[in-house]
Amino acid sequence: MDINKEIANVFRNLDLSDVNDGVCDGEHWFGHGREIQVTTPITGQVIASVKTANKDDYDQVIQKAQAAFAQWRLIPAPKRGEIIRQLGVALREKKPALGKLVTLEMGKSIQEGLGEVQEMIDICDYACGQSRMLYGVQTHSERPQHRMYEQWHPLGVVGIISAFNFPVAVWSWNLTLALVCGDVCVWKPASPTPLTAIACQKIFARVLQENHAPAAVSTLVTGKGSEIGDLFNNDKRIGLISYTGSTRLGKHIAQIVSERLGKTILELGGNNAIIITPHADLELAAKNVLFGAVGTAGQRCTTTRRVIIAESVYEKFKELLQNYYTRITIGSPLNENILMGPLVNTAAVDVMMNALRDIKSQGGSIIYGGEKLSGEKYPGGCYVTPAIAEVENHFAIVQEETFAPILYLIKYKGDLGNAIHIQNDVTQGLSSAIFTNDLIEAEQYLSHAGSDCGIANVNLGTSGAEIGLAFGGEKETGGGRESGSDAWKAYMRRQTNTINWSRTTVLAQGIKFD
Ligand code: UN1
Repeated sequence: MDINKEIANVFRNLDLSDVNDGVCDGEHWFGHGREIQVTTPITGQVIASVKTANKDDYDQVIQKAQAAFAQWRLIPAPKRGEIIRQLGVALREKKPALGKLVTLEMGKSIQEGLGEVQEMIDICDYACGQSRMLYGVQTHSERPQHRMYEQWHPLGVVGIISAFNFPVAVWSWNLTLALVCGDVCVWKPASPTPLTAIACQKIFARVLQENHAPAAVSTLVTGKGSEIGDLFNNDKRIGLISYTGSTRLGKHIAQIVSERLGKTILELGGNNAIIITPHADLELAAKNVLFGAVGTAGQRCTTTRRVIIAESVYEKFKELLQNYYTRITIGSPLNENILMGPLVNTAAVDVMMNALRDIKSQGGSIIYGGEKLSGEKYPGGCYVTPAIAEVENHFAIVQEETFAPILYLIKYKGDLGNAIHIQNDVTQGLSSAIFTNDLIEAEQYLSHAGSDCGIANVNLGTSGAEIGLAFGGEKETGGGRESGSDAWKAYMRRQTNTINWSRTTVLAQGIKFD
């Protein structure tokens, strides 16, 4: 496969070039800040450059977004939903090219690149339906001839700060719901993945134009977090910041935004565990652990990082899993037979290698993988073998989220309560799962005395959630929710309305004031 040909085809299809403007105010493309280079981890070669935003560019975008909000909020919600439906149609047409661009830019397997675009399509369909269901409740007033109800109104300008690992899906989960709610969105993509963002912005701009909708309901500001990020966070004109990324940066953002009493949706680090009880189907469990730990080369926030295994099945499960690991194919993620591509960049490889050193120095042992790969088949320095380590849960390194394919095996003794205690004994609380065929164990795990995570599954892994219900986690994962269920409410402000149709004044709580 000639990667240069692939790049040329994808660029042609998605209207990208060697040098790209990285800022769009809806109508115009520009970028008067620094020019950054985009590297593909598949070969390590530079594939394009992008001109980023300076402060004036940023201001221009926000002004345009504010003006667009004044118009967009007056368009009926189901009409806004119809435009999002059309975005879904456009994404269906562009799915092969956009999926490939995701793979080129960040290195996940082509299956997963296409899956990510499918997740965008799914949320478009979902948000279109949601546009007719922005329900508020009503209740009966304690006063005669009064009526009370609740309405949901749009917030204004929403800032989306997305992560490299889901370079396009994170945007779509936020954008589609925010837009049907009547908000407008400004997108700051992650620095390693600006090309996918430029491509999506172009796809959506065409849909908006065909519908004669205000162009600046969707705008783009590319730039380093350190340069553009705090402009965003400090900006009173931004009603809500939705940030996906590390807990460290999430805390920084939360502090700044809460200082001005702005709103946030935070999707931060996970330290996701799977519990395997003596009543588990071990084959099923091993298959799911494999996808959870190695999918996206261990770079999902939902990646399985810890497996907590009952003592009685520990050795058997370990053997099964190691066997599965020997069958993992590693190489160019553009090749459909490959399960694992490269890490996003060489810095990520360094982080992984440091973590492996820490595991050993803290008393753990690496029982599989963890090598850097090189040679003709692995150009660019970003390929590794996934690692399995035997550890204890309290090790400092195990308590951290290392964004790499390192899987920790932890043994538990005694009853399920002990396993649940180990699982919950970390600061993060995103995703979790149990493998058991015992109904009582499953119910205990899902109960209020069970998993403390935002996602808890039975007999399936920690990653690969559908969009239909809310996505997000507790504790240091940030508490935010995106996608389905009532996640849309975060993009709106609530208003309680009471209407007096009695022609007299009646005070609540029986107060007389005559
Ligand atoms: C992320 O890694 O930031 O559940 C999100 C999953 C995907 C989303 C992951 N649907 O793995």
